[in-house]
Amino acid sequence: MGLLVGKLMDIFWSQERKVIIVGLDNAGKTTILYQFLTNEVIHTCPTIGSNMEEIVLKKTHFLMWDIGGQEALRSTWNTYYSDTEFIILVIDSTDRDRLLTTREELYTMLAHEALRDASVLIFANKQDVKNCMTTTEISQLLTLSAIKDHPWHIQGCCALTGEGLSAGLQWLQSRTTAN
Ligand code: G3D
Ligand code: MG
Repeated sequence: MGLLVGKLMDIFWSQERKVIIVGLDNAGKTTILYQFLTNEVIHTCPTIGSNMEEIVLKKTHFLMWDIGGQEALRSTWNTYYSDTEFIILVIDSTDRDRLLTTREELYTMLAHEALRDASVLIFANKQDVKNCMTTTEISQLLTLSAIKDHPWHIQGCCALTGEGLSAGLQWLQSRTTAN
């Protein structure tokens, strides 16, 4: 009996969890994905289309889709939505001018039927840059406290050093056990 339960647990935990990594171009999405994967900074080129990698944390398999964020590509984001359990929204914390654009993209996504049950992790990236926006400032400008129908969490990070990334991943992992 114990063996059977153990096997069932294994099957449950090895299920793939689909994650989409979104955000405006230059936010650091691809750098974050490859930091997760290799703990190294890779030289990135603007993503045309998407990159997909599997990240395993404590037996949870996250299938992560890094989607191009240039304006012309944003209208294709919804083709990646089906079966998505987690949205990672990456923000360039130095890009004050475009935070309202990110805000619009965030609320459009959250209103999408296919993302009704998705949890949202917001990475306030580039925290290494002097005078960048803090997580508190970003939370206020995005009015995150108004989001009641999706679990969300904001995490400051620096994709170049990896600081803050594992804390964010752990939040995702905790949501898989919360569900
Ligand atoms: P994107 O996939 O969201 O479009 P990229 O963004 O991952 O391609 O990163 C865009 C640029 O931001 C890259 O610089 C990358 O090195 C830089 N970057 C990513 N994360 C950080 C960070 O935490 N801090 C700082 N200072 N820079 C970061 P280049 O020069 O290659 O365009
Ligand atoms: Mg990219």
